[in-house]
Amino acid sequence: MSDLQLWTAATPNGWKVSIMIEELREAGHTLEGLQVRAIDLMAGEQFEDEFSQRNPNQKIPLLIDGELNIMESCAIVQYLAEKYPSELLPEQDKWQILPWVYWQAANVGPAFGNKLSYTRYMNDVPEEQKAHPLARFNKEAQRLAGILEQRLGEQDFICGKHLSIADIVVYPWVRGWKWSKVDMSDRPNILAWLKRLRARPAFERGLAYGAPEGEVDQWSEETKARYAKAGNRISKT
Ligand SMILES: N[C@@H](CCC(=O)N[C@@H](CS)C(=O)NCC(=O)O)C(=O)O
Repeated sequence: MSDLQLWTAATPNGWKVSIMIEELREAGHTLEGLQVRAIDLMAGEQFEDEFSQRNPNQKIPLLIDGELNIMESCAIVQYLAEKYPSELLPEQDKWQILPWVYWQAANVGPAFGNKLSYTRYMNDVPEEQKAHPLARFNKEAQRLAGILEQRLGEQDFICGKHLSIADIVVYPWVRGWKWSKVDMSDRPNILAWLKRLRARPAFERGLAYGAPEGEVDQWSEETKARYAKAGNRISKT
């Protein structure tokens, strides 16, 4: 029986961990007893005292394992990979895989996340003020996509022939390319990789955490409006 709690929400950084949990289950780790708590970002639950004490960065996801509070989605995914060994982070390949996890945390997340904020959420910033950051973050996101496209032309997954935690942490930001308007339509290797991952049962289940019924792949107009409203509010804090 595990003593784990995941505090999360249906966002790219949250999905990294929910997909990881479901892939570990596919690998035979049941994580029985794991409790998942949905954090309402719109209501500001990430700023409440208990959340802030456990995660001073005041953002989801947060993993609690007994006395341990772990913030940062990539650190959580690595922690789970080390606690529950599997092919997702084999010891002998650790230093092939971890640099790509850091690559996501330091590059993909910030570039795609900022592009998304200026594209969808900062709707009260004048267009002329948005033009420069939009161009800058789009260029950087495209540069990163170029690296990924080339790599996935040589192999099916980011670190070789098998799924690893590198794929799990990069996928949630790249899958949202239509929402963030980082155009991937001429990147066949990335599109094939997105399809390959989306077909895995663990990705199906992981993406469903917190998603409205039937909206795992396509949000309704109501959900889009809700995300836009929450994103707008968060982008001001
Ligand atoms: N680098 C952090 C980023 C976490 C993050 O930005 N979480 C967002 C949701 S995807 C959040 O909680 N936002 C709420 C806020 O900023 O108030 C991680 O990877 O865990």
